[in-house]
This record gives sequence, structure tokens and C-alpha cells, in this order.
Amino acid sequence: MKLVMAIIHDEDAFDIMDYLSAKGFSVTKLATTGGFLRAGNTTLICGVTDERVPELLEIIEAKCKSRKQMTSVNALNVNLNESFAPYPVEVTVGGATIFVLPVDEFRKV
Ligand code: 2BA
Repeated sequence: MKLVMAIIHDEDAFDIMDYLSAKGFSVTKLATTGGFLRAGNTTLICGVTDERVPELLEIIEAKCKSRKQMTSVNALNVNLNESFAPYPVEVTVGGATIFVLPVDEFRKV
């Protein structure tokens, strides 16, 4: 058995959890914070048999692809010619950082 920990973008969390549950995986969502950006992210933990690890990793990779997205810079963070104005910027979102750990023991009591 393995414990898969996947740190993913908050936006991807509910879609992938629905999909994993439908496929028969048990999953727990943790609200986490990245140490570098100090921004919220989501960590999913999933205990899974060795045989199903490749399937799980494929799902995470497919559902959490990094992609470009347009967003507006917060008007409070930009000061153009002394007037505040939001403007669009392209940012990269998504992706996943995945750890696969061995499980010595698994019990439900
Ligand atoms: P990623 O490498 O894609 O990491 C996304 C988030 O995954 C991280 O958020 C962190 O929460 C987690 N993570 C990644 N690698 C990890 C590891 N080895 N152990 C534990 N958790 C891990 P943040 O820490 O906020 O980092 C956000 C992004 O900033 C990173 O994206 C990376 O592109 C960049 N970054 C992180 N640390 C950096 C550093 N020391 N110098 C420069 N850029 C850094």
C-alpha cells in the first residue's frame, strides 16, 4: 500500500475529488499553505493499493495540468499615473507536486 500526497491548486480540488470518488478512491483534502508564496493550496492524501498507484497518478496528472490563465492584477496593488486601474496579466495555474510514500500499516478501527 502507498500514501499518495498531492499538492494541487485550490481550483482543481473539487473536480478531482469528485472524479476520484467516482473511481472508488478514498481521498482526504487538507487546506494547506505554500511555504514560498504563503498562498493557499490544497493537499490531497490518498491511501491506495500498489496496483492502483499508476492509475491515481495518471488521474492527478490529467486533472491538474498546469495552464495559462488571464487574471486582473488587484487594483490596490498597482498605481498607474496616480490612478488605480486593474489590468490583465497571464499567470500559470494548476500543476501538482506529488509524493508517493510506503505505508507500513493501515488500520480502520
Ligand atoms: P511548485 O514547485 O509547483 O510548488 C507548488 C507548491 O507545492 C509549493 O508552494 C509547496 O506548497 C509545495 N511543494 C513543492 N515542492 C515541495 C517540496 N519539495 N516539499 C514540500 N512541499 C513542496 P510554494 O512553496 O508557495 O511555492 C510556489 C512556487 O514558487 C513553486 O511551485 C516554485 O515554482 C516556486 N518556488 C518555491 N520555492 C522556491 C524557492 N525557494 N525559490 C524560488 N522559487 C521557489
